[in-house]
Amino acid sequence: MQGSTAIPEALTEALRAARRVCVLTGAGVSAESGVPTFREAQTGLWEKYRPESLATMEAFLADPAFVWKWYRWRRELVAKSRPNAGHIALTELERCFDEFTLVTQNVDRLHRAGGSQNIVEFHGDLFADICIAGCADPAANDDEIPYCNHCGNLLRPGVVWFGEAIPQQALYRSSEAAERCDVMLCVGTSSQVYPAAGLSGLARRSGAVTAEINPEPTGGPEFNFVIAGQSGLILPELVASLKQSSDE
Ligand code: BV8
Repeated sequence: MQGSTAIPEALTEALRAARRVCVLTGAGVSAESGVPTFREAQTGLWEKYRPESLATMEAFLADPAFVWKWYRWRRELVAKSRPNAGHIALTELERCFDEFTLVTQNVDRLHRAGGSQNIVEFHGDLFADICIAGCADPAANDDEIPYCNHCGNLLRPGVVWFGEAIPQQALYRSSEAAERCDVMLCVGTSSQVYPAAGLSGLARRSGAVTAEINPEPTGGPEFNFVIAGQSGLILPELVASLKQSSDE
């Protein structure tokens, strides 16, 4: 019986033969959960701001109250959302391989909520409050401008801002997974933000089979397969075609 129409047979075969799989996700994977993508997210008060101009230490230090207002607006937006079929399919996919690493650029915790285990939160965690002086586990608070209860410095959202280095552990785990994997899937990302966007090329150069899943393919040259479609539809089909071929 022929596999799914959307999934190339050769990709299913590559996954069947794979021991190690790496998946990179972006904001598109959360779109079907009602979380607007990073570059579409700005509505209302935030409409006139590019996220890149708000998600920086400079913007934060210039007006901490304003940047906190943006992050609290995003937290409220995300808090109402639930994992979608794409998140759930990635959790099922993880169980099919000896080694599976899910590298996400998303800060919305939806992969955790969807049951994924081996997650690298490459750009941090929207819901974490961290002290800008690095104090361990400061008490969170809802003051307009929250300060650290240990040292009195500002608290900031636990995300990686533009111009900031990716946390060492996250960068190491992700690069290692991209270099070692047999197949890499790049799902729901415009592949515009580095160094995350460089992981698929690293995987390809290291000998992996690479595939992009996106309703608007990015045209990146590093992909062996390009599947134009929504992750909430394609990922469950991919899991079904993998399970079907292993049942045959
Ligand atoms: C750094 C947290 C250096 C904050 C974010 C080359 C090399 C290295 C760096 C750079 C470089 N060139 C430029 C840079 C600088 C910069 C950068 O990349 N800028 C871009 C704008 C050009 N990079 C950095 O600053 C990084 N740091 O390099 O530091 C350094 C080194 C040592 C010491 C000091 C410094 C840090 C970048 C991290 C920024 N933080 N997030 C927050 O959230 O507030 S990035 C942000 O963009 C989000 O995490 C987001 O996830 C990410 C990427 O966006 P996408 O996820 O792709 O979302 P987008 O909206 O763009 O696209 C959505 C896609 O989904 C679309 O393609 C759409 O078609 C698709 N889609 C829609 N619906 C669906 C769908 N797909 C599937 N299914 C659907 N239903």
